[in-house]
Amino acid sequence: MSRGLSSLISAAALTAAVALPAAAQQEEKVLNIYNWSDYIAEDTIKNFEKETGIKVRYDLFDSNEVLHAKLAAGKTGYDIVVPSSNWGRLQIDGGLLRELDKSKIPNLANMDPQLQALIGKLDPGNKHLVVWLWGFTTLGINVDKVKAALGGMPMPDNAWDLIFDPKYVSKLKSCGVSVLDSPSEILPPALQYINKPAFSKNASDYQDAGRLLQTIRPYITLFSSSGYINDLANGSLCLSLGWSGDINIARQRAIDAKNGNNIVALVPKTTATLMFDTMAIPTDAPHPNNAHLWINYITRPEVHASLTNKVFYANPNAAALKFVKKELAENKTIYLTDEDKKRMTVPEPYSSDTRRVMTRVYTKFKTGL
Ligand code: N2P
Repeated sequence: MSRGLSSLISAAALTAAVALPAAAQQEEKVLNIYNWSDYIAEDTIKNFEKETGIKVRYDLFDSNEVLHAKLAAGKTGYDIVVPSSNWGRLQIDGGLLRELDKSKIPNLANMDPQLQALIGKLDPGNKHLVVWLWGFTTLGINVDKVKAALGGMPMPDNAWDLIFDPKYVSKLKSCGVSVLDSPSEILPPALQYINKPAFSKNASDYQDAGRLLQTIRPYITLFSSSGYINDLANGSLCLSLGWSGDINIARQRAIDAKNGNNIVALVPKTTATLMFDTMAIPTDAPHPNNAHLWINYITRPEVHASLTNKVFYANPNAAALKFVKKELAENKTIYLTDEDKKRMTVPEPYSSDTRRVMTRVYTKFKTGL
Protein backbone atom coordinates (compact mmCIF):
# COMPACT_ATOMS: atom_id res chain seq x y z
CA MET A 1 0.00 0.00 0.00
CA SER A 2 1.36 3.42 -0.87
CA ARG A 3 1.99 5.74 1.98
CA GLY A 4 -0.54 8.25 0.66
CA LEU A 5 -3.35 5.68 0.63
CA SER A 6 -2.65 4.33 4.10
CA SER A 7 -2.68 7.76 5.68
CA LEU A 8 -5.93 8.45 3.85
CA ILE A 9 -7.48 5.27 5.34
CA SER A 10 -6.39 6.02 8.86
CA ALA A 11 -7.70 9.56 8.57
CA ALA A 12 -11.06 8.14 7.46
CA ALA A 13 -11.08 5.65 10.33
CA LEU A 14 -10.34 8.42 12.77
CA THR A 15 -13.22 10.53 11.43
CA ALA A 16 -15.58 7.54 11.79
CA ALA A 17 -14.51 6.95 15.39
CA VAL A 18 -14.96 10.56 16.36
CA ALA A 19 -18.37 10.65 14.66
CA LEU A 20 -19.68 7.70 16.70
CA PRO A 21 -22.32 8.82 19.21
CA ALA A 22 -21.05 8.65 22.79
CA ALA A 23 -23.41 5.82 23.79
CA ALA A 24 -22.22 3.58 20.98
CA GLN A 25 -18.59 3.96 21.90
CA GLN A 26 -17.16 0.93 23.68
CA GLU A 27 -17.57 1.15 27.42
CA GLU A 28 -15.11 -0.78 29.54
CA LYS A 29 -16.66 -4.24 30.16
CA VAL A 30 -17.17 -3.68 33.87
CA LEU A 31 -20.21 -3.06 36.08
CA ASN A 32 -19.90 -1.99 39.71
CA ILE A 33 -22.94 -2.81 41.82
CA TYR A 34 -23.73 -1.83 45.41
CA ASN A 35 -26.65 -3.84 46.81
CA TRP A 36 -28.15 -5.08 50.08
CA SER A 37 -26.78 -8.32 51.50
CA ASP A 38 -28.74 -11.59 50.97
CA TYR A 39 -30.65 -10.07 48.08
CA ILE A 40 -29.72 -11.96 44.89
CA ALA A 41 -29.79 -15.49 43.42
CA GLU A 42 -26.62 -17.57 42.91
CA ASP A 43 -26.75 -17.40 39.11
CA THR A 44 -27.91 -13.79 38.62
CA ILE A 45 -24.44 -12.32 38.17
CA LYS A 46 -22.95 -15.38 36.49
CA ASN A 47 -25.61 -15.44 33.76
CA PHE A 48 -25.31 -11.70 33.10
CA GLU A 49 -21.53 -11.99 32.78
CA LYS A 50 -21.89 -14.93 30.41
CA GLU A 51 -24.43 -13.15 28.22
CA THR A 52 -22.68 -9.80 28.01
CA GLY A 53 -19.01 -10.43 28.70
CA ILE A 54 -19.28 -7.69 31.34
CA LYS A 55 -17.43 -8.35 34.61
CA VAL A 56 -19.54 -7.55 37.67
CA ARG A 57 -18.02 -6.28 40.91
CA TYR A 58 -20.55 -6.63 43.69
CA ASP A 59 -20.34 -4.88 47.08
CA LEU A 60 -22.78 -5.10 49.98
CA PHE A 61 -24.41 -2.69 52.43
CA ASP A 62 -27.21 -3.16 54.93
CA SER A 63 -28.71 0.27 55.63
CA ASN A 64 -30.01 3.21 53.64
CA GLU A 65 -27.98 5.52 55.87
CA VAL A 66 -24.71 3.93 54.73
CA LEU A 67 -25.65 4.03 51.05
CA HIS A 68 -26.88 7.61 51.29
CA ALA A 69 -23.71 8.85 52.98
CA LYS A 70 -21.60 7.25 50.23
CA LEU A 71 -23.68 8.74 47.43
CA ALA A 72 -23.69 12.15 49.04
CA ALA A 73 -19.88 12.06 49.36
CA GLY A 74 -19.73 11.31 45.60
CA LYS A 75 -17.32 9.40 43.34
CA THR A 76 -18.47 6.01 44.63
CA GLY A 77 -17.44 4.30 41.42
CA TYR A 78 -20.76 2.44 41.49
CA ASP A 79 -22.89 2.03 38.38
CA ILE A 80 -25.93 0.52 40.12
CA VAL A 81 -27.12 1.28 43.64
CA VAL A 82 -30.29 0.04 45.36
CA PRO A 83 -31.82 2.68 47.66
CA SER A 84 -35.27 2.23 49.18
CA SER A 85 -37.75 4.41 47.28
CA ASN A 86 -38.06 7.18 49.89
CA TRP A 87 -34.26 7.52 50.11
CA GLY A 88 -34.08 7.36 46.32
CA ARG A 89 -36.27 10.47 46.29
CA LEU A 90 -33.77 12.32 48.51
CA GLN A 91 -31.00 11.27 46.12
CA ILE A 92 -32.97 12.45 43.08
CA ASP A 93 -33.51 15.82 44.79
CA GLY A 94 -29.80 15.99 45.54
CA GLY A 95 -28.91 15.40 41.87
CA LEU A 96 -27.16 12.15 42.81
CA LEU A 97 -29.03 9.88 40.39
CA ARG A 98 -29.05 9.91 36.62
CA GLU A 99 -32.19 9.97 34.50
CA LEU A 100 -32.70 6.58 32.86
CA ASP A 101 -32.67 6.16 29.10
CA LYS A 102 -35.83 4.08 28.86
CA SER A 103 -35.19 3.24 25.22
CA LYS A 104 -32.47 0.94 26.57
CA ILE A 105 -34.81 -0.81 29.01
CA PRO A 106 -37.62 -2.32 26.92
CA ASN A 107 -38.38 -4.79 29.72
CA LEU A 108 -39.82 -1.93 31.77
CA ALA A 109 -43.03 -2.84 29.93
CA ASN A 110 -43.19 -5.89 32.24
CA MET A 111 -43.52 -3.85 35.42
CA ASP A 112 -46.75 -3.85 37.41
CA PRO A 113 -48.47 -0.55 36.49
CA GLN A 114 -49.98 -0.12 39.98
CA LEU A 115 -46.60 -0.35 41.61
CA GLN A 116 -45.08 1.97 39.01
CA ALA A 117 -47.78 4.51 39.83
CA LEU A 118 -47.00 4.21 43.55
CA ILE A 119 -43.27 4.73 42.99
CA GLY A 120 -44.13 7.50 40.53
CA LYS A 121 -45.36 9.56 43.48
CA LEU A 122 -41.76 9.77 44.70
CA ASP A 123 -40.10 9.67 41.27
CA PRO A 124 -42.47 11.46 38.88
CA GLY A 125 -42.53 9.77 35.49
CA ASN A 126 -40.51 6.84 36.93
CA LYS A 127 -37.43 8.52 35.52
CA HIS A 128 -34.78 7.27 37.94
CA LEU A 129 -35.93 4.31 40.03
CA VAL A 130 -36.77 0.75 38.97
CA VAL A 131 -37.99 -1.54 41.75
CA TRP A 132 -35.67 -4.46 42.48
CA LEU A 133 -37.83 -6.22 45.11
CA TRP A 134 -40.28 -5.19 47.80
CA GLY A 135 -41.34 -6.36 51.23
CA PHE A 136 -42.13 -4.94 54.65
CA THR A 137 -40.50 -4.35 58.01
CA THR A 138 -41.97 -6.66 60.60
CA LEU A 139 -41.32 -9.16 63.37
CA GLY A 140 -39.95 -12.64 62.94
CA ILE A 141 -40.42 -15.15 65.72
CA ASN A 142 -39.31 -18.61 66.69
CA VAL A 143 -42.81 -19.83 67.50
CA ASP A 144 -41.97 -22.48 70.09
CA LYS A 145 -39.27 -20.50 71.87
CA VAL A 146 -41.50 -17.43 72.13
CA LYS A 147 -44.38 -19.50 73.52
CA ALA A 148 -42.08 -21.14 76.06
CA ALA A 149 -40.52 -17.84 77.14
CA LEU A 150 -43.92 -16.19 77.58
CA GLY A 151 -44.92 -18.98 79.95
CA GLY A 152 -48.68 -18.91 80.37
CA MET A 153 -49.08 -15.48 78.74
CA PRO A 154 -51.10 -15.68 75.50
CA MET A 155 -49.68 -14.12 72.34
CA PRO A 156 -50.74 -10.46 72.09
CA ASP A 157 -53.37 -9.44 69.57
CA ASN A 158 -51.13 -6.62 68.32
CA ALA A 159 -47.91 -8.33 67.23
CA TRP A 160 -45.89 -5.15 67.90
CA ASP A 161 -46.55 -5.60 71.64
CA LEU A 162 -43.97 -8.39 71.50
CA ILE A 163 -41.17 -5.89 70.98
CA PHE A 164 -42.53 -2.55 72.20
CA ASP A 165 -44.31 -3.62 75.39
CA PRO A 166 -41.79 -4.39 78.17
CA LYS A 167 -44.30 -6.87 79.60
CA TYR A 168 -43.55 -9.17 76.64
CA VAL A 169 -40.07 -8.28 75.50
CA SER A 170 -38.66 -8.58 79.04
CA LYS A 171 -39.65 -12.25 78.96
CA LEU A 172 -38.18 -12.79 75.49
CA LYS A 173 -34.75 -11.45 76.38
CA SER A 174 -33.85 -14.92 77.66
CA CYS A 175 -34.21 -16.41 74.14
CA GLY A 176 -32.63 -13.48 72.24
CA VAL A 177 -34.13 -10.28 70.80
CA SER A 178 -32.71 -8.34 67.84
CA VAL A 179 -33.62 -5.13 66.04
CA LEU A 180 -32.42 -3.74 62.71
CA ASP A 181 -29.34 -1.58 63.17
CA SER A 182 -30.63 1.58 61.52
CA PRO A 183 -32.54 4.66 62.72
CA SER A 184 -34.87 4.71 59.72
CA GLU A 185 -35.92 1.10 60.26
CA ILE A 186 -36.83 1.14 63.92
CA LEU A 187 -38.26 4.63 64.31
CA PRO A 188 -41.24 4.28 61.92
CA PRO A 189 -42.72 1.25 63.74
CA ALA A 190 -41.92 2.81 67.14
CA LEU A 191 -43.72 6.01 66.10
CA GLN A 192 -46.73 4.05 64.90
CA TYR A 193 -46.85 2.12 68.14
CA ILE A 194 -47.43 5.39 70.00
CA ASN A 195 -50.00 6.48 67.39
CA LYS A 196 -47.76 8.99 65.64
CA PRO A 197 -47.21 9.12 61.87
CA ALA A 198 -44.48 6.66 60.83
CA PHE A 199 -42.75 9.39 58.80
CA SER A 200 -43.56 12.27 61.13
CA LYS A 201 -42.00 15.64 60.38
CA ASN A 202 -42.28 16.65 64.01
CA ALA A 203 -39.11 16.43 66.13
CA SER A 204 -41.04 15.99 69.37
CA ASP A 205 -42.69 12.83 67.98
CA TYR A 206 -39.21 11.34 67.58
CA GLN A 207 -38.36 12.27 71.17
CA ASP A 208 -41.51 10.45 72.29
CA ALA A 209 -40.57 7.38 70.22
CA GLY A 210 -37.11 7.59 71.78
CA ARG A 211 -38.67 7.39 75.25
CA LEU A 212 -40.55 4.26 74.21
CA LEU A 213 -37.32 2.74 72.89
CA GLN A 214 -35.52 3.48 76.17
CA THR A 215 -38.08 1.32 78.00
CA ILE A 216 -37.23 -1.74 75.89
CA ARG A 217 -33.47 -1.15 75.58
CA PRO A 218 -32.50 -3.50 78.44
CA TYR A 219 -34.12 -6.42 76.59
CA ILE A 220 -32.46 -6.00 73.17
CA THR A 221 -29.63 -8.51 72.89
CA LEU A 222 -28.48 -7.72 69.33
CA PHE A 223 -28.49 -4.88 66.78
CA SER A 224 -28.22 -6.48 63.36
CA SER A 225 -29.40 -5.95 59.79
CA SER A 226 -27.88 -9.04 58.17
CA GLY A 227 -26.35 -11.49 60.67
CA TYR A 228 -29.72 -11.87 62.39
CA ILE A 229 -30.91 -14.16 59.57
CA ASN A 230 -28.60 -16.98 60.67
CA ASP A 231 -29.16 -16.29 64.36
CA LEU A 232 -32.92 -16.64 63.92
CA ALA A 233 -32.44 -19.78 61.82
CA ASN A 234 -30.16 -21.49 64.33
CA GLY A 235 -32.23 -20.60 67.38
CA SER A 236 -29.97 -18.04 69.05
CA LEU A 237 -32.68 -15.38 68.59
CA CYS A 238 -36.41 -15.86 69.18
CA LEU A 239 -37.64 -12.39 68.18
CA SER A 240 -36.30 -10.10 65.45
CA LEU A 241 -37.49 -6.79 64.17
CA GLY A 242 -36.40 -7.35 60.59
CA TRP A 243 -37.44 -7.54 56.95
CA SER A 244 -40.09 -9.93 55.67
CA GLY A 245 -37.91 -11.73 53.12
CA ASP A 246 -34.95 -12.09 55.50
CA ILE A 247 -37.22 -13.72 58.07
CA ASN A 248 -38.46 -16.13 55.42
CA ILE A 249 -34.84 -16.87 54.47
CA ALA A 250 -34.23 -17.73 58.15
CA ARG A 251 -37.31 -19.96 58.07
CA GLN A 252 -35.99 -21.80 55.01
CA ARG A 253 -32.49 -22.18 56.48
CA ALA A 254 -33.99 -23.76 59.63
CA ILE A 255 -36.06 -26.13 57.50
CA ASP A 256 -33.00 -27.06 55.40
CA ALA A 257 -30.93 -27.62 58.55
CA LYS A 258 -33.75 -29.71 60.07
CA ASN A 259 -32.97 -28.05 63.40
CA GLY A 260 -36.57 -27.92 64.57
CA ASN A 261 -36.79 -24.12 64.71
CA ASN A 262 -40.14 -22.93 63.39
CA ILE A 263 -39.50 -19.37 62.21
CA VAL A 264 -42.47 -17.26 61.10
CA ALA A 265 -42.73 -13.77 59.61
CA LEU A 266 -45.72 -12.03 61.22
CA VAL A 267 -48.14 -9.83 59.30
CA PRO A 268 -49.21 -7.31 61.94
CA LYS A 269 -52.95 -6.69 62.18
CA THR A 270 -52.33 -3.00 62.76
CA THR A 271 -49.85 -1.77 60.17
CA ALA A 272 -46.24 -2.15 59.11
CA THR A 273 -43.95 -0.18 56.82
CA LEU A 274 -43.61 -1.30 53.23
CA MET A 275 -40.20 -1.08 51.56
CA PHE A 276 -39.54 -0.79 47.87
CA ASP A 277 -35.86 -1.16 47.03
CA THR A 278 -34.97 0.34 43.69
CA MET A 279 -32.19 0.11 41.12
CA ALA A 280 -30.73 3.48 40.21
CA ILE A 281 -27.66 4.81 38.39
CA PRO A 282 -25.49 7.38 40.19
CA THR A 283 -24.96 10.58 38.23
CA ASP A 284 -21.22 9.99 38.09
CA ALA A 285 -21.45 6.26 37.27
CA PRO A 286 -18.45 5.23 35.14
CA HIS A 287 -20.39 2.61 33.13
CA PRO A 288 -23.93 3.90 32.59
CA ASN A 289 -24.44 1.87 29.43
CA ASN A 290 -23.68 -1.39 31.24
CA ALA A 291 -25.96 -0.27 34.06
CA HIS A 292 -28.85 0.02 31.61
CA LEU A 293 -28.05 -3.47 30.30
CA TRP A 294 -28.21 -4.75 33.90
CA ILE A 295 -31.59 -3.13 34.61
CA ASN A 296 -33.00 -4.56 31.39
CA TYR A 297 -31.62 -7.99 32.32
CA ILE A 298 -33.08 -7.95 35.85
CA THR A 299 -36.51 -6.88 34.57
CA ARG A 300 -36.63 -9.89 32.29
CA PRO A 301 -39.51 -11.96 33.80
CA GLU A 302 -37.49 -15.15 34.44
CA VAL A 303 -34.67 -13.21 36.08
CA HIS A 304 -36.91 -11.11 38.30
CA ALA A 305 -38.79 -14.27 39.36
CA SER A 306 -35.52 -16.04 40.20
CA LEU A 307 -34.72 -13.32 42.75
CA THR A 308 -38.04 -13.87 44.53
CA ASN A 309 -37.53 -17.63 44.41
CA LYS A 310 -34.21 -17.26 46.20
CA VAL A 311 -34.71 -14.43 48.73
CA PHE A 312 -38.47 -14.47 49.37
CA TYR A 313 -39.20 -10.84 48.56
CA ALA A 314 -41.97 -9.99 46.08
CA ASN A 315 -40.89 -8.63 42.72
CA PRO A 316 -42.56 -5.73 40.90
CA ASN A 317 -42.74 -7.54 37.58
CA ALA A 318 -46.24 -8.51 36.42
CA ALA A 319 -44.87 -10.83 33.73
CA ALA A 320 -42.68 -12.63 36.30
CA LEU A 321 -45.45 -13.98 38.49
CA LYS A 322 -45.86 -17.14 36.45
CA PHE A 323 -42.19 -17.97 37.00
CA VAL A 324 -42.41 -17.54 40.79
CA LYS A 325 -42.67 -20.87 42.64
CA LYS A 326 -46.32 -21.54 43.40
CA GLU A 327 -45.85 -21.86 47.15
CA LEU A 328 -44.08 -18.49 47.24
CA ALA A 329 -46.63 -16.71 45.04
CA GLU A 330 -49.29 -17.98 47.46
CA ASN A 331 -47.33 -17.13 50.60
CA LYS A 332 -49.14 -14.17 52.20
CA THR A 333 -45.97 -13.08 54.04
CA ILE A 334 -44.28 -12.55 50.66
CA TYR A 335 -47.10 -11.36 48.41
CA LEU A 336 -49.38 -9.57 50.87
CA THR A 337 -53.12 -9.86 50.24
CA ASP A 338 -54.77 -6.68 48.93
CA GLU A 339 -56.46 -6.28 52.29
CA ASP A 340 -53.16 -6.51 54.21
CA LYS A 341 -51.48 -4.22 51.70
CA LYS A 342 -54.10 -1.53 52.25
CA ARG A 343 -53.30 -1.42 55.98
CA MET A 344 -49.58 -1.06 55.44
CA THR A 345 -47.72 2.24 55.41
CA VAL A 346 -45.99 3.59 52.30
CA PRO A 347 -42.59 5.18 53.03
CA GLU A 348 -42.12 8.93 52.70
CA PRO A 349 -38.92 10.94 52.28
CA TYR A 350 -37.22 12.54 55.27
CA SER A 351 -35.98 16.10 55.60
CA SER A 352 -32.35 16.47 56.66
CA ASP A 353 -33.58 17.90 59.98
CA THR A 354 -35.62 14.76 60.59
CA ARG A 355 -32.64 12.59 59.72
CA ARG A 356 -30.53 14.42 62.26
CA VAL A 357 -33.17 13.95 64.98
CA MET A 358 -33.53 10.26 64.08
CA THR A 359 -29.79 9.72 64.34
CA ARG A 360 -29.63 11.41 67.73
CA VAL A 361 -32.59 9.48 69.15
CA TYR A 362 -31.28 6.23 67.72
CA THR A 363 -27.73 6.66 69.03
CA LYS A 364 -29.13 7.31 72.49
CA PHE A 365 -31.22 4.16 72.22
CA LYS A 366 -28.40 1.99 70.95
CA THR A 367 -25.81 3.13 73.44
CA GLY A 368 -28.43 2.96 76.20
CA LEU A 369 -27.51 6.42 77.51
C1 N2P B 1 -32.04 -7.89 52.13
C2 N2P B 1 -32.61 -6.79 52.91
C3 N2P B 1 -33.13 -5.77 52.03
C4 N2P B 1 -34.30 -5.11 52.56
N1 N2P B 1 -31.40 -8.79 52.95
C5 N2P B 1 -34.02 -3.78 53.11
N2 N2P B 1 -34.48 -2.72 52.33
